[in-house]
Amino acid sequence: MESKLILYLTRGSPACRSVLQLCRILDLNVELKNVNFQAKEQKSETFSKLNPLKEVPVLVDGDFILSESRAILAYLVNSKKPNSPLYPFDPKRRAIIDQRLYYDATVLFLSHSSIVRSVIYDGAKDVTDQQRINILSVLENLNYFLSQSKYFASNEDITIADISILSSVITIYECGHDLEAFPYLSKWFHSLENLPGFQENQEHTRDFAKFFKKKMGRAMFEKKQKL
Ligand SMILES: N[C@@H](CCC(=O)N[C@@H](CS)C(=O)NCC(=O)O)C(=O)O
Repeated sequence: MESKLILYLTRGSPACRSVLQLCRILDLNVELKNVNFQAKEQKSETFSKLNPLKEVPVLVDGDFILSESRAILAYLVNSKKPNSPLYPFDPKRRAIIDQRLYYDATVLFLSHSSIVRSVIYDGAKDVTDQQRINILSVLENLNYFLSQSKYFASNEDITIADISILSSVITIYECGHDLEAFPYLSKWFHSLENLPGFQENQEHTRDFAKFFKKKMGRAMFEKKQKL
């Protein structure tokens, strides 16, 4: 018998929302356990046993415990729907997906999470020019990738690269940044609206954007950013 999946998450987190959305796409039976950041539950002894890095998301599949959202995305496809177009075995197709995922983990995610962290943890009341430049630069790069193929790693198939990147892009967008200047990115973003779990992802992001606005005193981005 298959063990029940448990996902520890906080719904404001893009890393958690991408895993949640993949669970919806794969139609997995998953129990969601909210980790309350207001109560600092991620730092508790109990949670630290699951992830000594004290971060969400964490997936529990029977006696197997895994953190890092992109590793979880890959594990879920490999174990629940092996060789799906979401993460195919073919080495070259997979390598392109991995390339996009590494870009996401090391550049894209940091471009907005650095703003979130400076506002929530350090009390910043503004986005610095460098932070704005970083966001514009990643949006340009994403737009470039999508000028080469319809989805991030394929012309035909949505892959886990799209699902991971979507959670970052939806965060930047719902926090007020226009996508108008990035036509390929904007088209790709709206083409995913009917994907299972999109609305849920969007609702949680909107809740996060409201929470963030309260903390910062205004939205992260004003429409039509000018440097
Ligand atoms: N690279 C990790 C990043 C996870 C991460 O940064 N999680 C944040 C929420 S978005 C977190 O748990 N932060 C702990 C804290 O702020 O105390 C992943 O993709 O899973």
